[in-house]
Amino acid sequence: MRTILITGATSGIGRAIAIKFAEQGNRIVITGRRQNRLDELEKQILGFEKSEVKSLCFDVRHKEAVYEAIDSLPAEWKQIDILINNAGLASGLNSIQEGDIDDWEKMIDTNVKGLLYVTRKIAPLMIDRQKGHIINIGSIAGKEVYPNGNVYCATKHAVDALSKAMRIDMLQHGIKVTQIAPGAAETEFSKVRFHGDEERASKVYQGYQPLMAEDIADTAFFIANLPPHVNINDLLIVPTSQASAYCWNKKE
Ligand code: NDP
Ligand code: 8X3
Repeated sequence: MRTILITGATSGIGRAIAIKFAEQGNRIVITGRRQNRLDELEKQILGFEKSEVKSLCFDVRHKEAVYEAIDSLPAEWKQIDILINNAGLASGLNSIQEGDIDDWEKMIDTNVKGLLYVTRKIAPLMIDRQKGHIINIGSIAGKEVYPNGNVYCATKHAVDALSKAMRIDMLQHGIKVTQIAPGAAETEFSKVRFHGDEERASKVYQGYQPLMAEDIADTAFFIANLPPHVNINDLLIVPTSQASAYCWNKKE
C-alpha cells in the first residue's frame, strides 16, 4: 500500500486521480478548501476495499495552513510515496492591459507559491526515506502562450521550469519528478476561470471531445506504476481535436 497526497482533490483532475488510486487499494490523503466535497469523496473512497483515506482542508496559498495540515498527519501517513501537485486555477481571460490584479495574484499565489509550499514541506519527508515521486500538473499553457492567457500561462511556465529544477535537485535522492501537461479537460476549470459563468464555460468544450479528468487520472496512474528504474519526465496530453494551445478542429 502506497501513500498518495493529492492537492485539489475536491474536483476535476485531482478528484479523478484520488478515485483512480483508491480503486487500486492505497492510502490516500485528499486536500482542498471545500470541506463538504472532501467529506463526500472520503465516503466514496471508504467504499473501496483496502483503501484508507484522510482529508486535510486547507488553502495552498497559506503557508502556515499547509505546514500545519501536513504536520497533523500521523507518522505513517507522513511517509508520502507520491505527491500530486494538482491544485490550481485560471482566473479571468483578459489582455495584459485589462487584466485584474486580484486575478493575477490568485493565480500566482495558488499555481506557483502554493505548489512550492506543499513541495517544500513534503520533499524533505521523501528525502528522509530516499524515495518518492512528485507529479506536477502543469498545462499546455506551460508550453505555449495564447491570446489573453498571459498570467495563467506564466504560472504554468513556472510549473514547467520548477518540474525540471526539482528533478535535478531530487536526482541524488532517487526521487522521481514528472510533469503532466494537459490540454483542454472538461472540469470546473472554465467555470472558475469565468468567475462562475457556466454558460460561457460550457462553450469552451463545444464542438469537440475534450479530455476527461479520468484520462489524466489514468495517465498519472500509469506513470506512477512504472518500474523503479523508469521515469516519464514530461508528458503533454491533449484531446485529438487540439493540435496546440490555439489550433483546434471544432465542429460548429
Ligand atoms: P477544477 O477547478 O475542477 O479543480 C481545481 C482543484 O484545485 C479543486 O479541487 C480546488 O479545490 C483546488 N484548488 C484551487 N485553488 C486552491 C487553493 N487555493 N487551495 C487549495 N486547493 C485549491 O480544475 P481542474 O481539475 O481542471 O484543475 C486541476 C489542475 O489541472 C490545475 O492545476 C489546472 O491548472 C490544471 N489544468 C487543467 C486543465 C483543464 O483544461 N481543465 C488543462 C491543463 C491543466 P477547492 O476549490 O476545494 O479548494
Ligand atoms: C488549461 C488548458 O488551454 O485553457 O491549462 O490553458 S488552457
